[in-house]
Amino acid sequence: MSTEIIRVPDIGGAADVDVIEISVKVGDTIEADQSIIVLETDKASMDVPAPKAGKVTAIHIKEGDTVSEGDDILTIELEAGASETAPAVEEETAQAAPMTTAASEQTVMVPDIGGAEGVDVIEVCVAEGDDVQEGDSIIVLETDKASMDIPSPFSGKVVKLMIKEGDTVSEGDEILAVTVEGAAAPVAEAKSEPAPAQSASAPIAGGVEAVNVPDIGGATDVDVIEVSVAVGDKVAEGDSIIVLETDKASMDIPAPKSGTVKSLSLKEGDKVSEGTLILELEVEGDVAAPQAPATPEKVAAPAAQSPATKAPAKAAPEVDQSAVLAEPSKKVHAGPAVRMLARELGVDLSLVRPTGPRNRILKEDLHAYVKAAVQKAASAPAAGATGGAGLPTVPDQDFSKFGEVEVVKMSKIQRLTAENMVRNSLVVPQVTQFDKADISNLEEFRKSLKPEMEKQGVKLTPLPFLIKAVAQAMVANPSFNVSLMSDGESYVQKHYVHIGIAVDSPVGLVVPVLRDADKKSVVQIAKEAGELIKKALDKQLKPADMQGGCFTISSLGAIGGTGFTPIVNCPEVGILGVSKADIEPRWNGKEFEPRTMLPLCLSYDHRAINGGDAGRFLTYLNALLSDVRRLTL
Ligand code: CAO
Repeated sequence: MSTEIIRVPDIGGAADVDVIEISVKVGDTIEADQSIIVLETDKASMDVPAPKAGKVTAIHIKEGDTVSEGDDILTIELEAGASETAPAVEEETAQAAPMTTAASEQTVMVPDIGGAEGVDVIEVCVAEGDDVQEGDSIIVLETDKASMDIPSPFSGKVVKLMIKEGDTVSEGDEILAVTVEGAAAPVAEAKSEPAPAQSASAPIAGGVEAVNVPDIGGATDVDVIEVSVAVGDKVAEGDSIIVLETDKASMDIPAPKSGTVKSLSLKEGDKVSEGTLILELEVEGDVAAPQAPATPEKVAAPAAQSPATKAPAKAAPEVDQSAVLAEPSKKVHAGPAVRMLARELGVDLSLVRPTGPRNRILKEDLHAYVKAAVQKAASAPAAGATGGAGLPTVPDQDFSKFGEVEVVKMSKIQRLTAENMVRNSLVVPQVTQFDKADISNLEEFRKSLKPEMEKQGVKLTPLPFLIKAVAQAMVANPSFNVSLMSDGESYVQKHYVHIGIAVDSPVGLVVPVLRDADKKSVVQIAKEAGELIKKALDKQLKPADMQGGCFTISSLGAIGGTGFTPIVNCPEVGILGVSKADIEPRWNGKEFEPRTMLPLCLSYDHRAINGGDAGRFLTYLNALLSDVRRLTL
């Protein structure tokens, strides 16, 4: 298997051309004709296709470099059986091939386009009569794999256009005739061609003309995606009156003349073909132009009739013919590869901020736009508890109609809690599992210790036992001690165990954090938890007291209830809801025994924890609480 260096082909004599994109990387297997780099001159951008299929083994240039014809681009390992002769690219030319037809006139033909045949002409960038500069883009072609600007091989005046948008072309097909600069006027036969018209129009009476759909490349039943004018509107010649969309492209249909819209025959969603009546136009300055033939066929303009054909030839085509724009009239500046990507992604290029030279939209701009849109969508729920971006709002009502009311301002903590709850319940796919722990022995032990602890100023409720048991369960089940990264690709595994305690304080729900609970005794935990709860009730908590939690315990045991579904306190991935313990009859194999049963409700982030892990965590926790001796292990 041998290698071959692919070099920059003939790029119309341009030197030091900017490499604006490297479309492949080392290790990629590429196909013949696949775009490998994108070059950009002052006037046009062009995709450089691979002349042969193979595997990329080295890339000799980088984005931002400048290159000229013959410079090395990359090395490929040729596929078995592929021709190993001199690089085909040397023979290729990305520039339109000139053919001399007369001393003053040149016919420009489709150059070597990598052997592709029947390639779609998606844009004609010049009109007859335009001045073009050497290197100006004259047409844009699009294959399945790439699109490319075809630049003019020389400067001059376009005297005849041989193709139109929607045509298909192959190497050697004639594109246009151009008189070279400083040469004589166009040849006679060019003058005999009818001047290109705008939309087909035919006089009706009293200066009113019917404006019909022009030649749209033979396409039929084409969707009208926008009607840009209304009855009574004044339009100038060239103004877009409707926008059509086929599978491959969208196109503005411009007014053939200036005038006032008398009637409209189309609406959005209609389907049209060449000759369909669009509207009636009261033409400015009396009657229809005498040269306008009565039949649409004779005056029908090629599909290339678009604002692009009216743009000065020196400018790159500015009107998007291929992307479906929200505002078809808004002009964007982008290369064909970017336009194709935008179509694939469904992005309206007019919304993308350009950062390229001369306000050109680069691929990175498109990527940045899509990334920002995705991030915006993902973060929308955090925008507010009521009516954040993307969230439906609950409309306010006049409750005073039903009885006496007052409007009370929420505290900052209440507002933040509301926002966090909305975010956490929307972002986290949560599951809650339930269990009951037999804490008869634990309660017996606790009650026996209580008076002694009280003497030390420590209140011994079930909570410190729960904190200790949860901390041990976290150590034994580390999948509960993680936080997910926002990139969706990684998580943080924590090697410390800090437990948050939900406290119902006078200012709202707060969650102070007890540190290193796995390393502390139940008594020590009881002391510290008591201090934190007191601080919370006295509104003395500092931000640092509420940071760094790995898992939260929300105990409503002193209040009541048999179970609830707590909401995960992000970025933690688990929360334990504890309800009121009660004495229940339990079958011991021989008889029913009265046992103190504690309801446990474990909610978890199903992105981080699967049901099996959660079941094991809860069973482990249950075992610790059911046999208090284990807490000392
Ligand atoms: N079952 C039965 N009795 C319980 C119990 C339970 N699960 N938990 C506590 N008790 C008892 C205590 O033992 C104590 O009784 P004794 O004095 O006779 O021993 C009594 O209830 C009062 O306890 P307490 O409320 O003073 O202390 P605590 O440790 O149980 O709770 C705290 C502290 C801060 C968790 C609690 O005051 C609190 O604020 N809970 C609300 C948390 C909350 O709002 N969660 C919802 C958040 S949204 O998910």
